[in-house]
Amino acid sequence: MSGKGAPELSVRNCGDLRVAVIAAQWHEKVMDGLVDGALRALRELGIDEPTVLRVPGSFELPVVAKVLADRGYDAVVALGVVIRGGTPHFDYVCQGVTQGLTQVSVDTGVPIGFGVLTCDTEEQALDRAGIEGSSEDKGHEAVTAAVATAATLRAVSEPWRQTGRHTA
Ligand code: DLZ
Repeated sequence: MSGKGAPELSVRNCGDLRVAVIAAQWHEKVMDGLVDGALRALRELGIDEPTVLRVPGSFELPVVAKVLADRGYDAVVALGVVIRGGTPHFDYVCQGVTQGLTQVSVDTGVPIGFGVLTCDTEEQALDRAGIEGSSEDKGHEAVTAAVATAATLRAVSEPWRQTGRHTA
């Protein structure tokens, strides 16, 4: 999938949103880049005290996302890196984490930023990790998408916070 066509998101009224970041631990260098990018994006949005939790691998992300969503977080950001090996295991882990996070998000109504890289090689992952020389910063992107969506959902459920035509 190409990163071309990504929108410039402008997110407002989000400094008080409760946001949690969950990060897997496989592929340390890539994960460090994703986590750094996510925390940088949160600081830029004025969200200074996010909850940050680590899980062993990407497969463990959905269950923790579900508990956090049930505990009242406004947005959850899931970060992981899965790199193809020589067996079908890659497909099962990718499918499990993708379907699991989607299900949690839709079932709970809590947006989940999808910062899980599914790559053929470590080079592809490093190129998306937001580190020096990378062409993309997927941790940063996942935070921005999740927080933008949470802000949109809040505007729908609490229209009195808005100015303009949503104000009844
Ligand atoms: C087992 C495994 C493998 C082979 N590869 C990865 C990977 O590239 N990225 C990742 O996040 N996790 C990997 N795992 C671990 C699984 O996600 C999971 O933690 C284990 O299967 C234990 O449930």
